[in-house]
Amino acid sequence: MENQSLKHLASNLLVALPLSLAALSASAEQATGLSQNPEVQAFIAGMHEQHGFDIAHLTRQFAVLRPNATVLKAIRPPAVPEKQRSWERYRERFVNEQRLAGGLSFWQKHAATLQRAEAIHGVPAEVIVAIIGVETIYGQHMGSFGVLEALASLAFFYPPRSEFFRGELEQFLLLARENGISPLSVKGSYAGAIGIPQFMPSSHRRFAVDFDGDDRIDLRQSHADAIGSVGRFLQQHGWQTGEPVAVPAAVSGNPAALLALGIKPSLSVSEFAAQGVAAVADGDRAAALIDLVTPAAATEYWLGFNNFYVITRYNRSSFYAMAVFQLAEALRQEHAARAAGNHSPPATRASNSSP
Ligand SMILES: [Ca+2]
Repeated sequence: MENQSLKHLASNLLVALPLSLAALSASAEQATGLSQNPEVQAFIAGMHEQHGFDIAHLTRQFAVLRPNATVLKAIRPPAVPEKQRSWERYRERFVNEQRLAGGLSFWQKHAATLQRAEAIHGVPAEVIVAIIGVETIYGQHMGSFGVLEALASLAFFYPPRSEFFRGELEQFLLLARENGISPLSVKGSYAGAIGIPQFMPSSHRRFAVDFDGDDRIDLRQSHADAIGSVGRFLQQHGWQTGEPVAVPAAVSGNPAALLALGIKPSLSVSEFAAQGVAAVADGDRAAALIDLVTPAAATEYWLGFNNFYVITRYNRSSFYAMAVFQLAEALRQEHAARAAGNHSPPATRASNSSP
């Protein structure tokens, strides 16, 4: 009897204990930072065991962090479903005069570096310029969130993607240690993307290169390192030099089943043709059907090839890859036109400048 009531008391305590601990840690986070959170403590212990980080040192760094409400709001999927997003609005945001003009001067300023990246990594200058333009307007907007706090917020307070962001948090701490920088000093996007090309920490460690020869990789300050790293990222993800990116397509009938195949090329252009998708391209080339939807307008269809898919490895969205491709095309044409203009005979320039 006594035993039983003791057991009962014990089980009540066991139920009550986690609740009070949770309440305690929630208020403790506000008062003393994330280092009080049991999951953070377990993460820190793991960083010690796996990578030899000092527990007291990491605990002090997490102690100054709080769950960032802006980050946690920004990560949530948009209220508007994917299919109601507007390609037209998206394109206006990224393929515009500002990014074209900025890209042309970026290209001019870094012409030799871009040429070197093209020679080494096989990726055209205009594609590298376009990615940096879409990501940060050529380094102007690299994000103002503390990367450690952003990643910790997502790792421990956003359950749907906690595994992914715990991985990125681990990679970020390793990256900071390798580069001898304080993790608290790095700013980036709400999702923890860093620098001129907005690399996530795992991509930074795997794909970034020193491209200006100062023996360190600095994607925040060095445009050359950013250029070389974007080239290497695309190369490592399978960029095929000289191959096309995408072509417009005309669709007859309902393309739902073809769209359901996804954005990784899985049918040949001829196979698409047999199923009502017409495009001007090599019949043997593998492609994926891409739909660009704008509400209250006709959907735009394209066939995206391997290189289109490779761009989606940078950001897994057809809108993103198409914006990069179209900005790159506009940059390439304008760059060529200017180069042709510069090569016009001196007599023309003289006559232009004469009164
Ligand atoms: Ca460097």
